[in-house]
Amino acid sequence: MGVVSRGFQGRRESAAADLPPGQYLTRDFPVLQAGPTPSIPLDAWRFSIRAETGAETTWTWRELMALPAEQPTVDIHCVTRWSKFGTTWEGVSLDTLFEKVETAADYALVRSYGGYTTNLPLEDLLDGKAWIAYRYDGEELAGVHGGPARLLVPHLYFWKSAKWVTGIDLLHDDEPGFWEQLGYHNYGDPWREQRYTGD
Ligand SMILES: Nc1nc2c(c(=O)[nH]1)N[C@H]1C(S)=C(S)[C@@H](COP(=O)(O)O)O[C@H]1N2
Ligand SMILES: [Mo]
Repeated sequence: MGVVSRGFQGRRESAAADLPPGQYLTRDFPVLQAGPTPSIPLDAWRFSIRAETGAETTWTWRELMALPAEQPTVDIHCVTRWSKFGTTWEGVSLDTLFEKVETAADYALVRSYGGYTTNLPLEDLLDGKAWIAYRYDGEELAGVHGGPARLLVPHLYFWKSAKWVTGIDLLHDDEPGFWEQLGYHNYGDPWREQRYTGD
C-alpha cells in the first residue's frame, strides 16, 4: 500500500544530508533569548542602516511594508543543536534595503531592541542570503520569535538571526556582538560546526 508522505522529511531524499554535523531535527520551534521580549509598537518601530560614513538610512514600518516582499523557505540551525527544516517566512531582502545605501564597509554589526547585537561580514547579508522577516508560517511573526521583525540569516547559526532587529552598523573593522564576545564563534557556519571560538 502506498503511503503518501507530505511535508517535512517527505520532500527530501535524505534528511541526514541536509543536517549539519552535530545537529538533530525538531518539529518544535524553541524560543531562545538572553533577555525579556520587548514590545515595540509599530508606529514607533524603526530600522536604520548606518554606513561607516555616518550616513543613516531609516525605514518606518509603513515604508518596510511598502517594499517588495519575498517568501523564503529555509532550514535553520541553532548552536544548541536543534535544526528545523523548511521554515517559511515573509520579509524584505537585505538586497532591497541596501539599494538605498552607499558603503565601502566589510562588516556589519546588527542591533536589536533590547540591546542584543551580533556581527557578520556584510557579504553574508547580501545576494539573497538574508531578510528582515515579519511573517512566519503564514502569520505575523510572534513577539517571542522576534516580532515585529527579525533578521533571518539561515546559512549561519541562528544566533546571528537577531530578533526585534532595529538596525545595522556598517564598519571597516569587525566588532564582536553579544554572543561573539561571550565565546561563540565569530562567524558561525553550521556546516563547519563553528560553535565556539577556536572551532
Ligand atoms: N534580540 C535577540 N535576538 C536573538 C537572541 C537574543 O537573545 N536576542 N537569541 C539568538 C539565539 S541564541 C537564537 S538560537 C535565536 C532563537 O530564535 P527563536 O527564539 O525564534 O527560536 O535567536 C537569536 N536572536
Ligand atoms: Mo542560540
